[in-house]
Amino acid sequence: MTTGQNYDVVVVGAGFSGLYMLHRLREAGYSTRVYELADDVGGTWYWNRYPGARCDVESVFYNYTFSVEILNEWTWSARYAEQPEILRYINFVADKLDLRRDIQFNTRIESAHYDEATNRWNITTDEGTPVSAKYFITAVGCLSASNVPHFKGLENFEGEWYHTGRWPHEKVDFEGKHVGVIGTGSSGIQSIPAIAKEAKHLTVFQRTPQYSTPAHNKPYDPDRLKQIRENFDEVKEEMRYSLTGMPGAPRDRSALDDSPEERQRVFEAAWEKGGLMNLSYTYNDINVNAEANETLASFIRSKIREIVKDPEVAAKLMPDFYYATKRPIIDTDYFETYNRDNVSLVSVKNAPIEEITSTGIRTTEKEYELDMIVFATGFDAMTGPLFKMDIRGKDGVSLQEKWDDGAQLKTYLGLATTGFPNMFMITGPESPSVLSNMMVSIEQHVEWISECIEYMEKNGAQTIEANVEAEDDWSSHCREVAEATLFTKTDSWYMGANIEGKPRGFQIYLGGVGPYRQICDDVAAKGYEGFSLT
Ligand code: N01
Repeated sequence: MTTGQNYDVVVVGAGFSGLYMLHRLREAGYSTRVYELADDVGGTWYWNRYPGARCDVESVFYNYTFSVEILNEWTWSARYAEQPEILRYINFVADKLDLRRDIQFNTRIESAHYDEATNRWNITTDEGTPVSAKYFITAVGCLSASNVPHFKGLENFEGEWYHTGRWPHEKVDFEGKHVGVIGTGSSGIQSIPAIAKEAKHLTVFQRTPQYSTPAHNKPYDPDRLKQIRENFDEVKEEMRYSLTGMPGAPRDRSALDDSPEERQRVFEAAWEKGGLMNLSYTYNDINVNAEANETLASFIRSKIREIVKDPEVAAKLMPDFYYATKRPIIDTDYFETYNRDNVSLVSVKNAPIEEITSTGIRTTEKEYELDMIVFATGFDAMTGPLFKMDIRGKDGVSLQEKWDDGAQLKTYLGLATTGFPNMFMITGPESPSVLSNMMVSIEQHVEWISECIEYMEKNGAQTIEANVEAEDDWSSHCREVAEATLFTKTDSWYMGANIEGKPRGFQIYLGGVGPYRQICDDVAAKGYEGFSLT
C-alpha cells in the first residue's frame, strides 16, 4: 500500500500528448500529475534540437485543434516550422493553460505496478516519493528512446559525439571541424545540409540510401493562413476522417492506368508542389502494388541522378526498397549537398563501420579522421519508450514479459492491453500514431481516454480492462492490414528491424485515421465493447 501522494491520474510525459491529457483531465475535475524527465515541456521537440530539425507535416495542420482561441492566437511563420518555433508554440500553450503547476519535471518514472487489492497503480520515481493513482496513462511518444548502436570503441573517441534525439541545448559548433554523420533517415537528411554549411568537412556514413523529395519550404502567405483559419471547422473534420490526419486523399486511380508520359507529368507536378503526401497521393496503389510503387521509385531515382553532379556519388544514393516502406522524407537541399566540395559520402552497406577509434571511424575498408560524430541512428520505436519503465499489471506480469519483448505485441486499439487495467497508452503500438499526423491522433486518443474515464466515474466503475478476444482480434486485424501492403516487405523501424535482437512485426495500425476513429467511437458507443468494466 502506498503512503505517498495519491492522484486520480498519473500521466508520463509532457509533450504534446501529456499536456493535452493534463488539460482535459484537470478541466474534468480529476487530480492529475504529470511526470517528465526533461526540465521543461516539449517531448520530441524538447529533445530533437539538431540543426535543421523541423516537422514534415505542414505547420497549420500540426497544432492543437481543440481550442479556437489557441488556434487564433498563434501564427506559424512557414510551411514547415523549425524545431525552436514548435517548441515556442508548446510553451505558449503550456503557459496559456497554466499547465506547469501540475507537472513534475526532472523526474523519471521507474516503475508502475498495478495493485489488484486496491485497483490502483503504485508508481515509483527516481526522486523517491511513492505515488498512487487510479489511472496510469503513458504519453511517452513513439520515438523517444534514442538508439546509439553498439559500436566497438565509442568510449575511446576523443572528439565530441551527439545523438540527434538528445541534442545539447547550447549551440554545437561545427566550424573548422571534420564531422561525421552516421545515418540517413529523417534526422540525418534534415541535419546533413545544415551541418555541411558550417563544417570544414562532412563525411556521411550511409547504410541505406533513402527516397527524399523536396519540402519546398517557404514563409506562409498571410492569405493562405487566413483562408485556413476561416475554414478551419471543415479542415479539421477532413483531417479527422482522412487516411493520414492531413487534408487530401490518394487520387482514385492506379499508377498503372496511366501512360508513362502521363505518369511523368503527374509525378512532376507533385514534385513541384513538394511536401510529404503529394507524391504518395498521386495514385491509390503506390503502397500496395509493387509495380505501381516502382513507377514512383524510379521517378525519384531519376531526380537524384539529375541533382547530384558526380555520377558515382549519385549511384551510391540510389534507394532500392519500395518507396514509403521506410518513412518518406522531405528535405531542403539534401541531394544538392553532395555537390559541395566539403562533403563526402561513404557507403557502409558493404563495408560496415567496424570500430570507433580515438580519432574517428574505421570501416572495414578505411579509417576516417573526425573531430565530431553525429549519430542520426534513430530510435527504439513504439515499444522502446514503454519498456524503459517497469510496468507491471495483474499477477505482477511486466509489459515486456507479456509482449515477450515485442514478439507477442498485443493491444486493444493501441490504447490498452489485457492484464493492465486502468492503463491507457496515447498513440501506443497498433494505433495509427507515427503513420499519421501525430496531432490528430494525439487529440483523438486524449479525447477518447477522457470520455472513457468520465464514463467509468459516472457509472461507478472501478476498473476497465481489454478482453483477451478483443485484443487478439485487434492485433490480428493490424497484422492483416499491414500484410496487404508493401510496408512489411522492407526492414524498417516500423518493423522493429533497426534494433538488434528486436522481434520483427509491424507495430502500427495502417487502416487509416478516419476508419480508426470510427472504430474507437463505435467501441465507446457500445458501452466500451471489448473491455470489461467492474
Ligand atoms: O532514424 P531512422 P531518424 N550503421 O531510424 C542508420 C521521425 N522523425 O531519427 O536504414 C550504419 O529513420 C539507418 O540505416 P538503415 C520520423 O518518423 C521525424 O532519422 O537502418 N547506419 C538509418 O539510415 C523518422 O522516420 C522528423 O540501414 C546505421 C539511420 O541510421 C523517425 O523519426 C524528423 C546503423 C536511422 O534512421 C526516425 O528518424 C526526424 C549502423 N549500425 C525524425 N544503425 C520530422 O520531420 C542505424 N543506422 C517530423
